[in-house]
Order: sequence, then C-alpha cells, then structure tokens
Amino acid sequence: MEINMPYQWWMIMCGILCIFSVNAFEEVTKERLEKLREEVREMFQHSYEGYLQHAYPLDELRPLTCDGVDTWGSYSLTLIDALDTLAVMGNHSEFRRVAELIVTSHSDMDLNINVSVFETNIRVVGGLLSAHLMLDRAGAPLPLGWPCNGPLLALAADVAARLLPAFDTPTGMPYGTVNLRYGVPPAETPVTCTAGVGTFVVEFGTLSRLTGDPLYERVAMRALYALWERQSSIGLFGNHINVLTGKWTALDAGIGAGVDSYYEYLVKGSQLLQRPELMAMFGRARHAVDSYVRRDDWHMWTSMTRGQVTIPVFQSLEAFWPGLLSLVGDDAAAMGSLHNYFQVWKQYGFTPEFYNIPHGEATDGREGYPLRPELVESLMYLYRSTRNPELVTMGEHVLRSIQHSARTRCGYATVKNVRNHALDNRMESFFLAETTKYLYLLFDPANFLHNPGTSARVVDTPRGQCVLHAGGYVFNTEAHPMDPAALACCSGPRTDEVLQELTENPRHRHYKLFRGRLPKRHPPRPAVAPPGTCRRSTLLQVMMATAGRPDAIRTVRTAAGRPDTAAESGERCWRHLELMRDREAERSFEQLRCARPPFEDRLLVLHEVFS
Ligand code: DMJ
Repeated sequence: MEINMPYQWWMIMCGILCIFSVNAFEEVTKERLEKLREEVREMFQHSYEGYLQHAYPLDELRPLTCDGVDTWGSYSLTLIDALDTLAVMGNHSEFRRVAELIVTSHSDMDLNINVSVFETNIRVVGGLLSAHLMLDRAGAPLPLGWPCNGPLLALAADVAARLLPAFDTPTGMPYGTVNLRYGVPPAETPVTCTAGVGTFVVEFGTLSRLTGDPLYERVAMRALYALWERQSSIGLFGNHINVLTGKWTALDAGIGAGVDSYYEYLVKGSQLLQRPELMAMFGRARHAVDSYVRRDDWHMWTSMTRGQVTIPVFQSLEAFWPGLLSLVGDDAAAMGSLHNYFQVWKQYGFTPEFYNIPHGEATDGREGYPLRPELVESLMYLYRSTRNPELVTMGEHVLRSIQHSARTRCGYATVKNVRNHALDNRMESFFLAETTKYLYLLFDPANFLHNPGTSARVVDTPRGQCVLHAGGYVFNTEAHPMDPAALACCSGPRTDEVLQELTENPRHRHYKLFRGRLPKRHPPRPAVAPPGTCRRSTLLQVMMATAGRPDAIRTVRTAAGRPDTAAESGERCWRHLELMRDREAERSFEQLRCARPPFEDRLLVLHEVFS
C-alpha cells in the first residue's frame, strides 16, 4: 500500500522530531559544566597520584598491578607529559614543584637509551616547551630572559638536539629511532612512518623561535617538504617511507595510524609559525583526501597511486580529523564524521583501535581502547566553535564509560577488548597529557586556554615589552599548548617595529588604521646603551643578542653609532654597572648562545661524532 503523506505533514513531523532531538540533550548550564569539570579533575588527580605513588620515576603506571614500567624511554615520561595539565587545571603549587623537580632530575640527558624520535619529540620536547611557557601563569619564579630563556627551554633544546642525528639522511627525513647518547643505532631500519617524518614543525619551530636558533625549524621544514615532494600523482601520501632512498614502502593512504599528525602539523605549523604555505599545502592535501579517502563521512585506507579502497576500516586515531576540520573552519564536514565516530563509541562504550565499516564491528586483534584522546579532542574543538550542546552530552558519555569500566584502585587502565571491557595493565602517558586535558577543557569554557583575545599579560623582556597569553594557543599533537605570542616575542620584529611598519608603509593594507596614531619616527633604539646610561635591561639585551641571534648581534651599536660586538658591549656594561655577576644566569644563557654553523655542517659534525 502506498501512503502519500502531504508535504505539510512531513514538515510538522520533522519539526516535532527536531524539538525532541534537541531536548534529548540536557541544557548546558554552568552548574552542569562545573560538576563535569570537577569529575574530570578528580579523574586526573586519581591517576596522577597513582603514578607518583606507585610508578615514578619510571615512565608509566601499570594500573592493574599498581607499579611502574619504563616504556618509551627512561625519562619519567608521564611526569613530563602531565606537567602542563596541572597548570591547565589550576594546580599551580604542584606544577611549580614538578617543574623544579624535572629540571634537577633531568640535568643529564646524555643517556645510553634508544628512543622513538617521534614520541620523544611530541611528549618530552612538547611537554617541556609548553610547561616553560606556562611558568608565569603558575606563579613560578621566572628565569632571567624568560620566555626566551630558562632551564625548561634549555632542557627541551638539549633533548631536541639529541634527536637531530636522526635527520642526517640524504632525504632530510628522519630515522624512527635514535640513541640519546650515540645517535642512530647502527642496525636501525631506514623505514619511518609518514607521521614520524612530518610531525616536528610545531615543537622545532617553537624551539627555534624561542631560542633564536633556526636549526630546528629548518630541519623540521626540510623533512616536511621531503614528504610533500613524494606525494603520489593523485596527491596522496603512503604510510611508510624509506628515508635513505625516498621510496614508499607502504602504499596505503589514509588519515589514521602512521599518517594522522602529518596533516595536523600542516595546519598547526601554519597557524603557529605564520607560514601560509603550510595551510595551502593542507588545502591541497585535503582535496586529495576528500576525493579518494573519504567515503560519505567515513575515511578508508586507499591505494596512494590509484585511489581505490584497500582496507575499509575506521581507526580510533582518525577521530582527531573532525577537530582539525573545525580548526580550519569546516564545522559541517567535521560534525558529519564525528557523528559516525560517536556511533561507534556508543556501540561498544569505547572506540576500538580498528572498526570494520562494512561489517559494523570491531576488528579481531585490534579491539582495544588504550584511553586515547582523539574523540574528546574533536568534541572540544567543535564545542568551542559551535556551542552545540550535543557535544557536551557526547563528552559526558565518554566520561561515564571511562569511569565505569577503566578505573582501577590506582589509576585508569587500557581497555583490552571493547566487546567485554576486559582491561590491560597499561596507562599511556597521553591519558594525563591529552584525554583528561581535552575533557576538562570541553567542560571549562572560561579556561585561560580559551581566551578569545580579550585579555593578555604584558611582560618585560630583554627585547622590550611582550604581550603574552592573548589566546590562539596551538596544541601540539600531544595536547601541549604553545602560546604564539611568546614565539613572536623572542624573534621577529618587536611590537614597536611592527607598529612603525604599519604606520609608515602605505602599501600595507592596515596603513589607514594606524596612520597618525604613532609618533612619526621612533628614535633608533640601540641594543646597548652607552656608558653612563647603562641599565640592567640593556644588559639583558646584550645577553639576548649573544644568544645565537646573529641579526641581533648586527644591531648592537655604541652611542656614537660605532658598530660593536655584543660581547664587548656587554663587558663594558657590566663594568659600568659594577653589578655582581649572576654566574648561574650567565650559564643558562651560555647554553643558548653558541653560534651555530649552518645546518649541513652541523649534521656532518654530528655524524662524525656518532658514527
Ligand atoms: C598521542 O601520543 C598523540 O596524540 C599522537 O599524535 C597519536 N597517538 C597518541 C594518542 O592516541
């Protein structure tokens, strides 16, 4: 029997359905959010204390046996990875205690251990950098020259420098493993996954911009471009590549395991480092993904050369994609994929590592959920962008599942099998770095990391006043936020120079806005004041000028305009002020000041040392 329903009737039905579906999601009240947020804080605290009590100084907590184990290195990984979450959740006293502890306990990274270049970068270098940038928020004593200097920054630079030998390949793409003392192990495979090649520009760019040493950013960019040049004729990237020959060894293209954060860093590198070319690259890469990898709102593994589906699975790691799409402004596409992923979560209470899309079930052997953050990461971004209450409800579902099935007496455990919620004896550090942080941020709309630019802090630095914490934080792939303002503060033109440029350059599109608002011309500001006007701040400028920043060295002048070396000016300044020399501070600067030979020369030297 055919039923002909009038059009108006359909409209009324749809209207009723809409009202019901909206009501299915509880209103997002302040009280509800606060309750959820406090529950997440307790979740973090329970597992953090469990780690400290039972596992520290080892890398990870084993949440079933309540003891510890070294996993990715032997560098108290969970402590470093969790550090900035303490500040995000407002536990400032513990943040200060641990920041100091890390500096003292990690003074020597010259360790004979093999580590993953990728994991060490995103978790250790990323964690140290973001903690360094949060020192002021947590009320920690600020090191001389902060944020362009400081012990956590020096430690991050030290660790990153120990990863550099991995990049000494003919293609510029890194090996996957490095020994922190001896460089690339002799029998190391030259095959690295795509994400292992293209996930450095956020951390290495931050390092370069803060320290003034361009090496890190150049290395990361070189690796990124090396991948880009090897995209297939239809614009896709494979899963693994030989870093010596540049030949692909795994030809499956997708957005999940082995590839994910390559796409992520095109977007985030572009935003953080103000490199529009990276966003243009993402635009083109996404077009290829949408053309071949995306099927409706799923993404499947596809041949990078021919574009046909090879493996029709959804991987739990792929759930970062909606968040990334939201970051580039495509909330509609993001919501489409997110709904699919959330259906999987609801089917099992967790997302399995692999989910067979045509069969609608978890893949045998890959049915675990190791407390991954990707789904909540996307919920957080999308909620920031849309304020759709449905997203908070989804976040609450996630929280309920984890609380119900993964909590143990000393932490939270990996779910071994999403079908029966059996547990495994592992709690990866990203649970404290990412999963709890993104959940907390989802439920904490007033968090400082969500600052839309309505407030900021002005800090006096050797380069003049810096405006920090104005928002726009860029999270690395391990959820460690970087403040872009700090990067601009330590390198690039100073604020007064930018304003000067805006005022005086009629070609600039903001010229009209600023014209007449500033004095016509600023008197040139020498990096070093002449004797007689020597102040402590000018002394700091000298120190910064010698901190590996050749452009700054060039601008050092005496009052008479005579070019001077920074070191000479510094000495003169010290003598003039007759200050007690702060040897400790000088030593910290010392770590950053050694002039760097060009990239290739340094790698050659490193190669000689390590081979
Ligand atoms: C984290 O270490 C990072 O998010 C990485 O990019 C992917 N895997 C884990 C979390 O699932």
